[in-house]
Amino acid sequence: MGLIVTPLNNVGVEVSGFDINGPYSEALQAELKALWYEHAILLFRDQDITPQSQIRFSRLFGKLEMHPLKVTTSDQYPELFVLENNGAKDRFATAFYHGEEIVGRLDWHIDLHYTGRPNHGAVLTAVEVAREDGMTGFGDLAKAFDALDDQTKALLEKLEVAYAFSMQRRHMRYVDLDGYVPGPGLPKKPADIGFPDFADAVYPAVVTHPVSGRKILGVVEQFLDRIITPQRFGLCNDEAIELLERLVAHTRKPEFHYFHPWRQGDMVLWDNWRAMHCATGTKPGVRRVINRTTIEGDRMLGRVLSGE
Ligand SMILES: O=C(O)CCC(=O)C(=O)O
Ligand SMILES: [Fe+2]
Repeated sequence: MGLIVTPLNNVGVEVSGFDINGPYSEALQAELKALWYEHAILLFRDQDITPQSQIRFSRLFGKLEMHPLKVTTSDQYPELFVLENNGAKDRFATAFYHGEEIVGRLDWHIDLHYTGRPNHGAVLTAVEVAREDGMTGFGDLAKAFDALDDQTKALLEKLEVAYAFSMQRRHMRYVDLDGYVPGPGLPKKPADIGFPDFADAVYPAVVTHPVSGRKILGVVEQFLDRIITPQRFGLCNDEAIELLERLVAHTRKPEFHYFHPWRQGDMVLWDNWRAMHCATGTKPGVRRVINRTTIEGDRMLGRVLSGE
C-alpha cells in the first residue's frame, strides 16, 4: 500500500499506487478521505473500472445520491448517471459560441448549487473518450479565497450571495455571453423538459467547509444573481455588481484551474463543497461517454429564499 501523490497543473493531485478493484483497508479508506479533503480534486489513472467498482469506490466517501433532475440514470445501476455526447440528448445541450457549434459546454458551476444543498462530491470515469475536446475543468475555490486581499476577505465575511436557477444561459447575469447564441433545441423553461423549478438559494459569500473548516469563496458564475441587501454593508447596487464581476473574474484565473483531458482508465473524484467544475463540450458528432456517481450532500450549505 502507500499512495503516491503528484500535483496536477495548478490544483488537485494525481493519486497513484491505487487499484480500484483491490481491498480497501481501513487505513487506505482513511488515507483516501484525507486526500479528498486536502486536495479537493483527485485523479486516478489506468484503473480497470466497471459500474460496480465505481459504485463501490464512491461509497467510501458517503451515501450515494440520485440527481433530482433525473438526468440519464442507468437502468441497471440507478446510482450511475451516464453523460453522453453524440446521443439522443444532444439537441438539448447544443449552442453556438462565436459561430462554433458546441455540444455539452457547461459554465463553471457547483452541482445542485441552486438547491442550497450541493452534493458533497462526485466521481467521473471515462467510458468513451472524445477524439478531441471534451475536457472537464476543476477550480479550487479554497485557493481562490486564500488569494484574495485582506480587505476583500473581511468584506465578504459579512455578505450573502443569491443564486437564481434558470434554464437559459442568456438569462444568467455573470456568465460570459459574448458571442453566445442558444441552439434551437435548448429548453426555455424547466417544465419544457419535465424539470422542477427552484426558488433562489442564498449562501454566505465565504462558505466554511463543514469537514475541513477551510474557507471557500462562495461566488461561482453559473446562476449567480446578486448580493443580498448590499446597502446594509455599505455597498450600493452598482458596487455590489462590480464586486461580483471582480470575484467572478478572480475565479476564472487559470492558477486556480485544472483541465482534465480524458483518457481510457481515468477516474476523477472531486469535493463539490470546495471545487467548482465546468465542461468544454465537443463538436457535433464527437462521441463522449462519462459515467458519474454522486456523493450525497448531507446538509444545507445555503438556505432557500421562499416568501422573502
Ligand atoms: O461533462 C463533464 O465533463 C462534467 C459534467 C458535469 O458538470 C457533471 O457531471 O456534474
Ligand atoms: Fe456538474
